[in-house]
Amino acid sequence: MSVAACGGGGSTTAGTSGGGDSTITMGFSQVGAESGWRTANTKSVQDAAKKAGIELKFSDAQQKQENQIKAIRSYIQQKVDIIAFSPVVESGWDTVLKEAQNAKIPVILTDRAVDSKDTSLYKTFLGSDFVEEGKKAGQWLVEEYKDSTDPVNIVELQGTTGSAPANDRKAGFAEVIAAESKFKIVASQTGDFTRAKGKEVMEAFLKAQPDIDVLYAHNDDMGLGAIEAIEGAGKVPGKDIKIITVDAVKDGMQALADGKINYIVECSPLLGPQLMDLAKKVVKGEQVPPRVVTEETTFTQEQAKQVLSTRQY
Ligand code: GYE
Repeated sequence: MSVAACGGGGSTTAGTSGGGDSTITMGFSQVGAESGWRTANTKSVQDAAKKAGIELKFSDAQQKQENQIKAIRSYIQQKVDIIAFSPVVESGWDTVLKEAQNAKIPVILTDRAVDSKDTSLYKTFLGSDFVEEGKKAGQWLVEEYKDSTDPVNIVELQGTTGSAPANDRKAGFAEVIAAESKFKIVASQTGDFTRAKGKEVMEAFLKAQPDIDVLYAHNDDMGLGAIEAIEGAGKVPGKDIKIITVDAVKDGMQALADGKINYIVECSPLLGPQLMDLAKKVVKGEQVPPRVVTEETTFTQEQAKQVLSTRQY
């Protein structure tokens, strides 16, 4: 059956899937549909699977870890060739990952990390460096206020509690702004990466905090919800309250070009093609790097105006 032992060499394949790439079945457990980023990510994964001839079994966990664990267990039962998933939170995965390992089904983490000590439980982790993203957000702020000695009051909308991007974007930002005592995070709460929650929590911040200078939102969607809250309170987003977000999805970029957001740190959701390449290699028994970091940039208001029309997502 096997299509020549081209390249790679010397690998001991599991034997069942040597008949070419079209036979690969991937079970993919997605976080949910909480944001524009997630929608673009789902589409990227589905399109790339089709293009790569990989049969995709897809499930949406609605931001619940228990649903992801159920989906992974069902993929193990169905004896898929490979499991990929984007873990909603970082902890609590060891048991189910061990089950996959015992069933000899390789696992790839995409987008978000787990905190398992045993890194043999997954083959590779493909996704962004969220600490770096948080640092970039902080660096813009430091630069923006470099000539001011007045206190700068910051409110923070965190992503889903316990998720890698929430933990890391918070940590990277905090590390950079800690260098100057004028920066104060006066309130920080989760908005669960959604627009509705971002709006709700920002409304509460505006009621409780008389003097907010800056909003740092861990994604565009929460920032966009917060803009509605700020406008509802009679303030001008981007001017009365400066806004930094992460992702750079189209709606976020539009708000940036319109002057309502001041700066966006990009986080690319287009992980599908790389994921399928890695999956093929892993199923063939080839070596893959343990960590594949997504390349990304940052956008000012001027830069957003220039690239908006060609933005894919
Ligand atoms: O930034 C946010 C989404 O895990 C990188 O999840 C992803 C984050 C993204 O809901 O919009």
